[in-house]
Amino acid sequence: MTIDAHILSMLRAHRDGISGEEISHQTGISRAAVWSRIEALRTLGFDIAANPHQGYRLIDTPDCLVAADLLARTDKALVIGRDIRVVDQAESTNDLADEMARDGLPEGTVIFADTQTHGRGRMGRSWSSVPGKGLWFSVILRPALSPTETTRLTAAAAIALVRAIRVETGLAADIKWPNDILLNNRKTAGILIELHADLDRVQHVILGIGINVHHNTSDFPSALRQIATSLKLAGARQPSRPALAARVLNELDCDYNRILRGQFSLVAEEWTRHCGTLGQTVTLTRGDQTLRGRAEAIDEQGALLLRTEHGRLESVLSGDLTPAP
Ligand code: BT5
Repeated sequence: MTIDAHILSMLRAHRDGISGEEISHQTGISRAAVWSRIEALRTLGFDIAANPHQGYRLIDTPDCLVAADLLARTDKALVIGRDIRVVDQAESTNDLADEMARDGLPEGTVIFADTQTHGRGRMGRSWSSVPGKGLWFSVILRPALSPTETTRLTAAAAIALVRAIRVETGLAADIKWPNDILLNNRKTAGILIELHADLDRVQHVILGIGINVHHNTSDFPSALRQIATSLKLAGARQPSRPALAARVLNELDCDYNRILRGQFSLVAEEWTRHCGTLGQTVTLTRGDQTLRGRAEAIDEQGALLLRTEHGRLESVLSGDLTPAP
C-alpha cells in the first residue's frame, strides 16, 4: 500500500480523528511529511480537518477516482484490487490492461479511466464512456480455467455488480444474460471478458466493466437514450463513484475467489435469483444464426440452457437475447 493509501485507511478507521504523531508512527514517516501528504490529499479534493485536540479527521471525499483512496478502501482484497491505477483517458481500459498483463503485471491489477475514447462492447460494438459520469475499468486475471470455463467470470461479475449496486444505492438490478445489468429494464452496466489463451489454457483474462453512474438522459448519445440508464436516473441519491468502485472490487474479489475454490455453484445460485431472463421465451441471435426457446438455467460453465421449440436443451455460451414475440 502507498503512504497516501495507508493514511486514508487510518483516517477512515478513526472517524473521530487521529493524531499526526500516531500516523507518523504507523507509516514510518516524519510528522512534517505526514502534514505534507495531508496537504497533497487536500489538493486532490479530500476534506481533512486538523485540530490540536482531535488530530486529523476525514470529513469528505471527492467523487473523483484516486488510486490511493481506492487502495485504502480495498485493503482486505485477496486478489482483485491489490494494485489499482487511474488514468484520465484511455482508448479502452481493456487494451491498457492487456498491455499491462503482457508486461507481466500481477493478476488483480485494476485500471480505471475517467473517460474512454474507444470504449467497446462485444463484437466490436462501441461503449459510451462520458468523462466523470461513470466507472470504466478493467481487471487483469490469470485464472486456472479453460477458455470455455471463463464464461463463469461473466456470471461472477454480474452478481458482484448486482450486490454492489444494492449495497451502495439500495437499487435492485436485474441480470440480462449474458452481460447486461438492468435497472427498470434499461442497461446501466455491461461486462466484457477478453481472453488471451492457447488452445486449452488461459494466459490471462481481461475483465472490463462499465457502469453508468451520474448520467442525465442528455449525457447519453441519442441512440442510447431509450435503452440506457444510470444509477442516478434510476433513483440513487448522490451515488459516489469511489465508494461504488471499491464495493464492486470487493464483491468481485469474493466471487472470483469462490470460482477459484471450485464453488461456482454458489455463484450460479445467486445469478439465478437475479436473472430476469430465466423463464422467458427468447430469441437468441449469434452471428447470422437465430434460436428460439425458453431460457431455463445456467450450467456449471456459466452457459445458458435454452429449451428449444423442439424440446432440445441447447447450451449457449454467447449471443444476444431478445424477448420472443
Ligand atoms: C457490453 O457489450 O455491454 C460490454 C461493455 C463493457 C464496457 C467496459 S468499460 C471498461 C472496459 N473497456 C472497454 O473498452 N470496455 C469495457 P455489449 O453487450 O456488446 O453491449 C454494447 C451495446 O450497449 C452497444 O451496442 C450499445 O447499444 C449499448 N451501450 C453502449 N454504451 C452504453 C452505455 N454507456 N450504457 C448502456 N448501454 C450502452
